[in-house]
Amino acid sequence: MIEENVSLPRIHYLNSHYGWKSWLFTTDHKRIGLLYMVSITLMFFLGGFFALLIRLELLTPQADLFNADTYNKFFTLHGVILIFFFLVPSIPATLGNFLIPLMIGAKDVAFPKLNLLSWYIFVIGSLFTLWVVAVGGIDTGWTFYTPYSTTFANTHVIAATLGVFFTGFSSILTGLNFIVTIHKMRAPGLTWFRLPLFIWSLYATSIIQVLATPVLGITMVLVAVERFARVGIFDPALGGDPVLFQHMFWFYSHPAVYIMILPSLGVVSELISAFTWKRVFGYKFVAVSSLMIAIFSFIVWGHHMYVSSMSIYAGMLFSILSYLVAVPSAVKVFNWTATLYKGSVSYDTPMLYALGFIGLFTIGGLTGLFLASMGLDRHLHDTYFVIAHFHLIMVGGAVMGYFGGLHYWWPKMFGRMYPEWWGRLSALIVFVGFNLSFFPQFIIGYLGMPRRYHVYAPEFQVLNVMSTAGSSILGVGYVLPLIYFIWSLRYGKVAANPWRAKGLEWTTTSPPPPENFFEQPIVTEEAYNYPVRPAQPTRHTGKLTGGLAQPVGTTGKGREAEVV
Ligand code: HEM
Ligand SMILES: [Cu+2]
Repeated sequence: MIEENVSLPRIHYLNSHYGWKSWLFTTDHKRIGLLYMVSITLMFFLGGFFALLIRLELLTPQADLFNADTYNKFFTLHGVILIFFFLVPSIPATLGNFLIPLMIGAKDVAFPKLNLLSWYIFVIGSLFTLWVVAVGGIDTGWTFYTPYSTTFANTHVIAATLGVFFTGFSSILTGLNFIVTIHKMRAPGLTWFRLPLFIWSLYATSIIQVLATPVLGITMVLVAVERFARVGIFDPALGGDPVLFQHMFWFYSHPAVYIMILPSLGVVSELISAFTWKRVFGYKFVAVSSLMIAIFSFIVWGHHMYVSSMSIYAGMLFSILSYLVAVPSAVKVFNWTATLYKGSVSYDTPMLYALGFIGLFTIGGLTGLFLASMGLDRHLHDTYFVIAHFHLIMVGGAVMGYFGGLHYWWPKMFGRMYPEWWGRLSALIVFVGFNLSFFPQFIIGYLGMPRRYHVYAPEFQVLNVMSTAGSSILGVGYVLPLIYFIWSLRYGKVAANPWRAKGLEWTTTSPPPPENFFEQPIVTEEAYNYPVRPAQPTRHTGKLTGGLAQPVGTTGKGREAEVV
């Protein structure tokens, strides 16, 4: 433990009001962040449970446990729950809600009541989906491809699409709230290029949420209407066009994959800076690259449809544009690496997650380039290669970023530390389990095993067994934090800023008071004004004493940190 002699503040946002009403009617962004955290954690483990069932069935080439229909339902529920009800809201709705006002020196978000409404809408959407789970499931795949979803599927498509439709509103309202908050409520002196990179990434994410989500909402309603009233939008038998659905779906869902990954990129920038005690190399490039990613994300959706009768010229255009997305992503990876170079890195749990993130995100992104090339995609489309690609980015990347952020800001949220040794152990288990789960899938996919099948050719068994073994390890890695986080709420060592990190959020008490700051912070320097080296490098051994964060801008020390 790093800090000594710290005590919890007498009044903070957790104990300022008591009783369930004070939570369900709260407009405090910090409490709403926690409400989201509880909800998405439930969804995370529910979706994870279906993953476990999928991997169990795939342990052997035959159908031992489930028939095809049941299997289809399991992978659909797995995808729908984890994409729409966990990954999309994960970082923005929990860490974003909790941290944006703290990091920009504001009392709350711009529209606190709208913020609470977003959570209720999210809960309603989740209830639709839970209802679908209870009454027998849905088997269309998380992509709801037509005409299967509109015409042939004999499952609860309408309820599931309505669930997604509802949660879409929650996403839009959160994005809107964040955009206005970041524009209007920054503390005096906090100019755009003094903002933490996490704020930049959430700003870019919010733009996607506001602009892309309506398209998904409309698409989901059209599927429901088509199914219910047979109007002939997507069903070719009625004069509709199923490829239209794919365009509309991916016009949201490609940008949406960046809703899932951009916030993590922001978290990782914060972590790299905090655990190397340096300003992120090329701050402005990293900041602007988030916006570039957001913009590019809108114009590459066609790379999901190379094999859906798209003209070769359209395909070429989408292919070139897809390659361009790699540029701003690579800017981030290069600049993080440059930040690490000659930094005095401390390998605490959040940093382990951040380093894992960089490796997996890079591999995930590079395999995206394979898929974006039209010739290779013809071979790899709808195989396990695609599954491996997006799990590397969305689980290896986005979820790792979320876990890294959760560990980093946990003492900020609750004023207590999780047990560091267990944290590192779980980060290690997650990393090993993850790679064992998904790396073999690149090979099976390349060899030709299609996705979404519950029986397969016997020659794929060895790699599938590896994958299933890996996912059980991964499961352990995810359950551990659940246990020790809950444990730490009561028994964790009291801590205010164990990392001696910079940033406005660390200048107030941990946990923060209901109004965030006792007086309006004024910013005179950019984020991350770390001195060149930590004063007491014994941080690695964890035996350091003292050392609270310097409030940003209250000292001239650390200007030299800009010379990176
Ligand atoms: C940065 C984060 C990224 C995320 C979160 C992501 C996520 C995904 C997801 C979820 C899918 C599968 C969709 C499905 O169920 O069919 C997918 C497929 C695909 N991704 Fe990515 N991806 C990312 C980066 C990239 C990059 C940089 C490229 C190209 C330069 C790329 C190219 C592709 C292509 C072409 C496919 C479709 C493959 C096929 O269906 O044959 N991705 N990605
Ligand atoms: Cu895409």
